[in-house]
This record gives sequence, C-alpha cells and structure tokens, in this order.
Amino acid sequence: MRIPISDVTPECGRAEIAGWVHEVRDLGGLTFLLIRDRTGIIQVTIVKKKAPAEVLEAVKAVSRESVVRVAGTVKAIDKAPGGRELNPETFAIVSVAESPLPLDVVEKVPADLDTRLDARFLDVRKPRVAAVFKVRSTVTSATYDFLSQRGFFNIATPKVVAAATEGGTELFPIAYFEKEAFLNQSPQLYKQMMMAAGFEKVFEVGPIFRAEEHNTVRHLNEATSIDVEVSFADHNDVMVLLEDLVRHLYAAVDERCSDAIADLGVEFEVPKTPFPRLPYAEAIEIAAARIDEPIAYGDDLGTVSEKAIGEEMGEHYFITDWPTEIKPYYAMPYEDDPAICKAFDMMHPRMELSSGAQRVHQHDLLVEQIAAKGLNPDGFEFYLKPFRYGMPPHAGWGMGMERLIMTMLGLQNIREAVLFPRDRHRVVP
Ligand code: ATP
Ligand code: AMO
Repeated sequence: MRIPISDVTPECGRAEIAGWVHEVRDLGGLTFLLIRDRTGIIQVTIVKKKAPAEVLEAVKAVSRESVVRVAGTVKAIDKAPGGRELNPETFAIVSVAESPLPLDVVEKVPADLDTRLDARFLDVRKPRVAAVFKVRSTVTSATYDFLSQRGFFNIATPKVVAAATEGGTELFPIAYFEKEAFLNQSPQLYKQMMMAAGFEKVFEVGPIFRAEEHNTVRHLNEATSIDVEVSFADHNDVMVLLEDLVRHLYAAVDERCSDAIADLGVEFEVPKTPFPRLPYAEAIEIAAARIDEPIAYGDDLGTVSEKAIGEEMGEHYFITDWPTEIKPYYAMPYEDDPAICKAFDMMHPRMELSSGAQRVHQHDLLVEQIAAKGLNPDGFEFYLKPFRYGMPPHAGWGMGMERLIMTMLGLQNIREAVLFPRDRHRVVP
C-alpha cells in the first residue's frame, strides 16, 4: 500500500510510494531520482549492477514530472534528503510527462509570474509555491473555527445582484436574462439585512468582484473577503474582534504550518494586540510630514501615504475617526460631530487589510446619507426595507484574504496568493 513520502523512515524496512519525478541524476553505474509528493521528497537510488532489469528499463525511459509508483527497501543514508533512501524492487511509470516542460519545477531557471500563472498546475508543484496555499487553507479553516466558536452563523449571500454597494463604479455587469445585474462587490447590504433578520452574528468567506481597471500588485478583480456583521455592537467591539482574529490566524499558521513557513523562508511573528488606534487626522499629519505629494485633511490615503504611515507605525494598526464624506453611506457619523464617522481601516505597514464601521441603523438617516453620496435611494429599496421593521444597531468589517496572506508571507504580488488570479488581462486558466 502507498504511504506518504514523509512517513517513510528507515524503520519502515519496506515501503511503497507514488509521486512525481522531481529530478533524475544519472552517474553511470548509479542513478539517483528524487520523487516528490505533497508531503515531501525522497531519494530513490538505483545501482545498475544490482537492480532488476524491469526497473532499469523503466528508469531509463522516465521523464521529469512523470507520475511513478515505486516499492522497495528503505535504508538510512545521511546524505539523502530526510536521512533515508529507497532501493526499488518495482518501478512503474503511471503517467508520462511530456518534455520539454512548460515550466521548470525545480526552479533552476527562474520564471516570470505570467509564465508561472499560465502553467499554474506545474507552478504549484514547487514546494515553496504550494506552501502559500497550505497556509491559505489553514487561515480559511482557522477563520471558520474562530468565528464559529464565538457563536457566529456562517451565511452565503448572492453574488449576482442588482445594485452596487461600494459606490457606482468598479462594477461588472453581467448578462442575466432580461434584467440588469452585476457581480457583487461585497456582501455588505446582505449581511446588514441579516441583522434585521435577528441572526446577531454572521460571517461569510466568499468572492467579491471589483472592476478595478488598473494593474497593481495589491488589487484583484476577483478577491476573497472575510466578512462579519454583529448586532448590538459598535465599531470598537468589532475592532477588538478583528485584531483578535488576525492574531489567532497568525498563531494558527505558526502552530500548524511550520514546514510551509520553512519552505517559504519567511520571518514569522505573531502580531501583538491591541493594535494601536490612530485617528485619521493624525494619520494625515504623519503622511504630510513624510511625503512630497500635497496631502490635506479630507483626502483619501493613497499608496504613498499608506506606505509612509506604515513605516512610522511599523506594525498592524487601525486608522479611526474618518471624515464622513470619504466613507460609504452606511458608516455611522458620531452623534456629537457628524463630520467624522465610526469607520476604521485596519492596516498592515504595507497596505490596508480591512475596512469596517458601526453602521447607520436609522432608516431616515440612511436615506439621507445615500442621497448625500449622489445615489438614488429608490435603487436601494430592498436594502432599506429591513430598516423600517426593527433594525438593531450593528457593526462589522470586511478583510481581504489575499492581502492578509500576502502580508503574512511577505509576497511581492497579490497574484501569488491566488491559485488562478483574475486581473485585467487574465481570465484563463
Ligand atoms: P478599498 O478596498 O477600501 O478601496 P484599497 O486598499 O483597495 O481600499 P483604494 O481605496 O482602492 O484602496 O485605493 C487606495 C489608494 O490606492 C488609492 O488612493 C490609490 O493611490 C491606490 N490605488 C487604488 N487603486 C489603484 C489602481 N487601480 N491603480 C493604482 N493605484 C491605485
Ligand atoms: P473594502 O472595499 O475596503 O470594504 O473591502 C474590504 C477589504 O477587501 C479587500 N479588497 C481587495 N483585495 C484585493 N483586490 C481588490 N480589488 C480588493 N478590494 C477590496 C481589501 C479591503 O480592505 N463593505 C466593506 C467592508 C465592511 O465595511 O464591512 C468593504 O467592502 O483587503
């Protein structure tokens, strides 16, 4: 029976493995093959004088990245990876890989990102690349565990919708019978409606679609958002929830993904909580003192400002108390100073990871704020209706999964955190 390569030890005596031919080195009388599966790499050593004829025949014919099944005896060898090697009694080629390969899996020749993404199935055969997705899988399951344990209901909201949530632009229209429809930018309106439904604490991990026109290293056209919404909570409550979750996710990766972290060669540190709270007005001052571009109170924070403030802060932090004017209509203004609102962004020194707010739960104020943004409240009737029949106060946030992974693992391009990224130029594979 086949066992995972990482389970093969000299104590096994005999073992059968299956995997991909990572490397072949023919030294005349001796051939070394490295065979790789999801769990690791093992050296298969063939001594020409001793090996069965069928084994020699198969090894001669095998190409790199073919799938093989090998059974034999295990021997302790210091020089081999994992301190052991397999001397085959049987060697079967299960599935042949054509040569040349579209991408070099052993990375002797570095490939550019486009070439890698075009042959993504081969690219993720590299342990260093697979490591990103092991970490991402752990982050996803740890998110479900953490929020479920705290009493959150997991919900699924529609991705085909009739209205924008995050402003009128950046929408992908789709052909939906005779109706006008779009891919959803955020579960925002639906998670809020579930507060009127009495669910109190909900979360969703799902796709969001943004028709960002430009190519940047931190924007995708299809991203994954971790969204939460909590009733009878304010912005401060959900900021604490968010920093606790981020710390928990780092700790889960630290605990369960040590191999992946080693493969990636990253410095890994679980962030300390609480994260500093930096009022927007102070953030603007820091940016103004550090950058050449003109920047004033009321401006959104661009890439350059984010970077400058991030350098000053040097750790995760929140930017709080934003001008109401530059945050979405659903953010709650302070009662004593309506020019600023109970919205926040959660930042990594490199970029924004999450936005959130206490929401407006009063119907009339919400209508007023929608109109103040130049939007037509009539288009939001389905959303506004629940606010007329008992909407509790509530707050929530959305955090980009890919940005979280990218900053956690020090990746240079957000596309590296997605198996099959969607950008302006890429819809295949
Ligand atoms: P959000 O998700 O809240 O929109 P974000 O991190 O995506 O946050 P944006 O508000 O879209 O950030 O933009 C923040 C800054 O990032 C912008 O002011 C701009 O400087 C830069 N930026 C955003 N989109 C692009 C883009 N497509 N091309 C170049 N720079 C961009
Ligand atoms: P926002 O628009 O800030 O807020 O999105 C929340 C988070 O989602 C991620 N994100 C993206 N990641 C990659 N590519 C993109 N194009 C992209 N767009 C967004 C970011 C961002 O911080 N409804 C609010 C959330 C809320 O208030 O609950 C919202 O969508 O990490």
